[in-house]
Amino acid sequence: MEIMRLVVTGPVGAGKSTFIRSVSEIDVVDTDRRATDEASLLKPKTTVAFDFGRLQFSPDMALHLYGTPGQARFDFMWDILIRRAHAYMLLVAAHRPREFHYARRILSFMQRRSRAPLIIGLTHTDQPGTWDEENILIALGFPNPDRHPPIVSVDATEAGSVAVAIMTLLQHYSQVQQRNVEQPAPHR
Ligand SMILES: Nc1nc2c(ncn2[C@@H]2O[C@H](COP(=O)(O)OP(=O)(O)OP(=O)(O)O)[C@@H](O)[C@H]2O)c(=O)[nH]1
Ligand SMILES: [Mg+2]
Repeated sequence: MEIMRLVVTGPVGAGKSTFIRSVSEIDVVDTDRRATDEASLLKPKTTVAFDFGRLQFSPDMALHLYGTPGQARFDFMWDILIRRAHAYMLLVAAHRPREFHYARRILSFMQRRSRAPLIIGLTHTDQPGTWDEENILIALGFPNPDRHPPIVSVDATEAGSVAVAIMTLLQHYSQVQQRNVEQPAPHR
């Protein structure tokens, strides 16, 4: 059985734990605890270690889904999780522009530790004050419209929407794999 480890990361309240709960076929292992700091302004509980869910993708492939904490004080978990990821998704709440800078910091943390393919998932696009994709990409450090990771809108509360986002991530992963076979990286 092939196992693919997919990591879902992003700021507090982006919807990482909800995303995994929406599609996991097992009871999600979660480490959500009562929030006592600024996270409590957004919601009562926050992830302090990781979420773990599982999805049988095909008879011979299982997806292991890991959600990171959103808070940087748990960044030792970001490190542990990203190093073993086959691919990952940065979730960003599209209606909270004050968090885009922080999302960019998470991304650069991940990119310093992993070359795994990534996509961006925009949550909360049903909320007022949502920014459009182009401006969010600029805020995340991708000013060139022809050079950025794939970006999808996803409602983390909807299993169907989450499944589409996971398919997009898997497709991107296999395209990158294919490219690497055709153009192997030069030896250093
Ligand atoms: N309206 C709306 N709500 C959403 C959407 N996606 C997620 N949510 C809600 O946003 C909240 C996200 O909470 P969590 O899933 O705990 O967020 P998290 O990213 O795991 O947060 P931390 O673990 O604290 O970093 C939940 O109340 C979800 O129901 C969306 O697309 N639209
Ligand atoms: Mg969480």
